Amino acid sequence: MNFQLTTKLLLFFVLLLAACNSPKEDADRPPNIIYIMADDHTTQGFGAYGSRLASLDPTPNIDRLAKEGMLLENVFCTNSICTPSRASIMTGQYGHVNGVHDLSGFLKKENQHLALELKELGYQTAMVGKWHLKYAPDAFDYYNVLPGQGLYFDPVLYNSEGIGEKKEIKFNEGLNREVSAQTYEGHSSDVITDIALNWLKTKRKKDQPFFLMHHFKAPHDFFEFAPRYTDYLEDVEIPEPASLWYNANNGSIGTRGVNDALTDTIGSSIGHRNIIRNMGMHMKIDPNIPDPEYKKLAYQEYLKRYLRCVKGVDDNVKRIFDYLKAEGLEDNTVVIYTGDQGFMLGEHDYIDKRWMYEESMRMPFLIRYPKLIKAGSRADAIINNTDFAPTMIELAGGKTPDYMQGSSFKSILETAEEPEGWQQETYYRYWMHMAHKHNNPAHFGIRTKKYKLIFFYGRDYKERTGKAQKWANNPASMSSFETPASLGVL
Ligand SMILES: [Ca+2]
Repeated sequence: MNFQLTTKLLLFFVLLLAACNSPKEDADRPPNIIYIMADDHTTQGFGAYGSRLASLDPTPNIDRLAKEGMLLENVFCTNSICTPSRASIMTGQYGHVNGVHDLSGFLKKENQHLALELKELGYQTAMVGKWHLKYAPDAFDYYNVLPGQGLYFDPVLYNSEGIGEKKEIKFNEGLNREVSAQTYEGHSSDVITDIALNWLKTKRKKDQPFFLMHHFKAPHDFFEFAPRYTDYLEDVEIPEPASLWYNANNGSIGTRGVNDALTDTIGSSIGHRNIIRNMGMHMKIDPNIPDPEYKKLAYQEYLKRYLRCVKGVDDNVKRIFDYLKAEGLEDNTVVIYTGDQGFMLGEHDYIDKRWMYEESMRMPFLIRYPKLIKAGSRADAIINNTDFAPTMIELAGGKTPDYMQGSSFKSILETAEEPEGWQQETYYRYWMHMAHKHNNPAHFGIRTKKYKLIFFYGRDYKERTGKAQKWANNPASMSSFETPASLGVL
């Protein structure tokens, strides 16, 4: 064998060896996607978002996504309440298009678009935890979900595998379905993560990329935390927001009434201000204690319970991270963490969500995917929850379907810059006029990076006949109230 031939053969074998060792399959394969969403986990309840509570270090594990990936500063929901936000995430559409305006909204299989699109792109799909869209998540290959809100302790979940007891459950007025349900012992955050990990370990097909939606119930009200967190923050004074006490510039005649005549009924409060619904009532603070003491006690108890739930979520997120690391999946998996909307933790003396005000409208959004996203990056582009599905679809190698209204922000993840023509505003609408004794008037509005305009139009969006749904004429909730705008005062 002459020297030239030997060299050529050697080169051939070197190249062959290199080809065998190259991670071609991994590199060519779209990434796995784990979409983790907590319920009502607001940006103030994170370390990474730098709020007044950051000094308490409430989310050391979740914050890793910001350190190793990107934190998005201006992500907003299009309607700050559970079911509509989830519907916008699944469909890439606003409520007036997908038909989910309020908590009675639903998505049938054919409208569970995100799961259908990712399946079409070759993904194995799974949905675990709080779903809250009435019809079963049948568009997923696997599901194991809470019926409706579900329970914090020893929750029942129903599954796609036909395992467990056959149960008929009422999901909506006139919608009873038989499901295969199992009861799981323990706190819902632990249970949901156990189920997700079990799916990853035993049901995941290694020859397909996977898409897992991992939805916690916590820290939704009423903030029932696992007993192991009872001592967490027990001796800590939780910092108060300044607007808990000084709220002069908040609201308008549409929310305060003429000469503040409505402030005792509009928007559930921390202390005694709202006489119909306030957090002191829920925290069982002695109503005979006057403000400011009552308000202080209610706030401290509220925040401690909320943050203990957050701690439980954060610890469980670490279990997912640990699994990805142990399996060598960290680099080829997109990990997203978000909450389904923001939440009022006493800012402007409000509790709950629903408002287009900042703390309620803003969603946390942290994402890690080292192949695309620079560690420690941030972006301030205006994004809303109709953009989530298009982005995940593009990350999976697809294109935004025409029927979706949102836009993919994949290029923003890559560069932290807005592409030319990127949206400069986001639209919002809260439809549930004066519902649930939180008594938030219905409103719509628009927000840019600099400005926000909100219109409180003062009426429900439909005639309600069912007793439970009849918010507009419910004397117990004072919701026969009409805003000044609807009466032509403005
Ligand atoms: Ca929610």
